Amino acid sequence: MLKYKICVAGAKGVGKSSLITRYVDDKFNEETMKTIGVAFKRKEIKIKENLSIELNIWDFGGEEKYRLLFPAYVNGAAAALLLYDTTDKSSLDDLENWVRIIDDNSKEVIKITIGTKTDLKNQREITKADAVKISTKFNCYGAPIGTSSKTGENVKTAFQNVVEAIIEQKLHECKNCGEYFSKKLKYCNYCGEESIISTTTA
Ligand SMILES: Nc1nc2c(ncn2[C@@H]2O[C@H](COP(=O)(O)OP(=O)(O)OP(=O)(O)O)[C@@H](O)[C@H]2O)c(=O)[nH]1
Ligand SMILES: [Mg+2]
Repeated sequence: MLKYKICVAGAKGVGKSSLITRYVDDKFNEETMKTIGVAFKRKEIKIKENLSIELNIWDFGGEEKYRLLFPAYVNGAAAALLLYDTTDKSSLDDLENWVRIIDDNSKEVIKITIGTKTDLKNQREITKADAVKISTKFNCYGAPIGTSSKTGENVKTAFQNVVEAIIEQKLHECKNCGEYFSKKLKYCNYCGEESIISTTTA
């Protein structure tokens, strides 16, 4: 089983813990406890017969005082989810601080922007165009996706996008045996065949 570390970042109250809880446990609470420090959940995803991935999802408390924990955890992460609350303009501006920490620590982390609370349509403060602009500026993977942990809208799609990005950027499909192996390896660790697509290695 291939295991990947995912870090979930964003300002306090944007809905980081709610998104993870909806995805992993399919539950939602109107009242949540703020995350103290760092929390952790695990999710296994079967992609196809010979490919399963385990996501180890690290959930950070959004309060300023916990940010000093982030650099240590983001090291070695496959992806960082950058969450903004679609009803709070300042949460999109705050992503810059998280991105700086990520980029200062690792060039290999795939960054993905995710909007939250799309069910609160009347309170919306961030347009799709605003989010796309930020996403492009920070060199994020794909287009930002709007989600609602309350209704469940797009939550699975958002994580499918994460898995797709990981497969595309981190893995090779061996032309000899069909297994997936890390792009960092020169040879398939299942059959030993030399990586044929090494010229496109990320
Ligand atoms: N209407 C609505 N409310 C949401 C949604 N997601 C989260 N919330 C609410 O927003 C509040 C904060 O959610 P959390 O998931 O605790 O936010 P967080 O980003 O983990 O917060 P910290 O741990 O303090 O950084 C809670 O009252 C949630 O019920 C959503 O999709 N829709
Ligand atoms: Mg939280």
